[in-house]
Amino acid sequence: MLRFLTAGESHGQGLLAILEGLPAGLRVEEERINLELRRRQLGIGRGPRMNIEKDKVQIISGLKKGITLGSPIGILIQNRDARIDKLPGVFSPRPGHADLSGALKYGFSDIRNVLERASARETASRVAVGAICKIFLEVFGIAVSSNTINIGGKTVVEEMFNQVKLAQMKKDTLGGIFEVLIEGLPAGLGSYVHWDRRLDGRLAQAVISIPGIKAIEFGLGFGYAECFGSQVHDAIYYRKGKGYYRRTNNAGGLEGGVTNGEPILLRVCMKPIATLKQPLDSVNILSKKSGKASIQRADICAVEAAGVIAENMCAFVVADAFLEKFGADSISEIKANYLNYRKKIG
Ligand code: EPS
Repeated sequence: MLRFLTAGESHGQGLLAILEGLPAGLRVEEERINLELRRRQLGIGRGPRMNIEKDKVQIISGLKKGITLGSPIGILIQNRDARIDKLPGVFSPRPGHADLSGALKYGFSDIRNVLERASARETASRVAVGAICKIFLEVFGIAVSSNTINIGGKTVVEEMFNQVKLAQMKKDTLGGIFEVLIEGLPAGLGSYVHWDRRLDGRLAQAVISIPGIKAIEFGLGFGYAECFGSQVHDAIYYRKGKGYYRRTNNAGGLEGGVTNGEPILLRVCMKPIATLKQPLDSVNILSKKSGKASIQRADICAVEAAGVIAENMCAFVVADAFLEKFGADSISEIKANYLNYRKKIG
């Protein structure tokens, strides 16, 4: 089993992650992880924090001379903006954020106690973990990528830019839609035998847990609702050397919660960022008086970054499923298991 934990507040000393369950013998280059962290900080509409932080990992365990030992990998990303004890209290919750529900749940009278951990800054640790999983998957020819297809209703890049500029002018924010594509997968990852082993369910949980994500669909997704079965199920073909294949991929690479050998395709919707510079109505949680929500430093739009985070969450889930199927303690053993299986399925 592959698993990870993260810790860290947005303006605390730093972000931590422990990735456990990766086999021995994988070369992991910190620069490769840093590249992924950099990608997370980019995109149209990112906020000023992205110019402050230069996210870089320090790997503090689990590697010797850049090669995994099979032991837990400890990752640290230091925060440059680490003023947690000096920042002012926050008392008017932002609609759309974890602020109010979080304060009620934990009995806080200062919303800062919520937002420090609820902040999307935490996703830097997830990306660092996912980047290592990507390195693992690449050994087996599996690649994960993402693509922004809609920002604020606009689908052409130039119009997306203009829409974000408009949002900035109006002191507003935007969400959008991105796709994640996972290529090079063998058939047979995940399982239909039990609900929590279905790979679509596991991917959906991982992606929907990213802050701001409100909807996800696989392949044709909601489009299935309008069609006859004969129009949408992906007919099966076989060719010697190629094995089984499809000419369409409406299933988005998954049938019965199991990969079918076609690429996995996810489409994901992110809501607009909750911090508005022209805030919505809210209530002060101390005085219970009506007013406006608090204004915090934030992005105008983070759809591209969310795509990068989703890629990396998916890389983690697929690496976990891959290890379930071919799992062993070292890369060389896994390679042998994988090649054997590939030979068998044609
Ligand atoms: C983010 C870090 C945060 C925000 C943003 C994303 O840093 P700060 O609050 O210091 O500006 O910029 O988070 C949110 C918009 C949010 O609502 O959580 C990051 O590293 O991605």
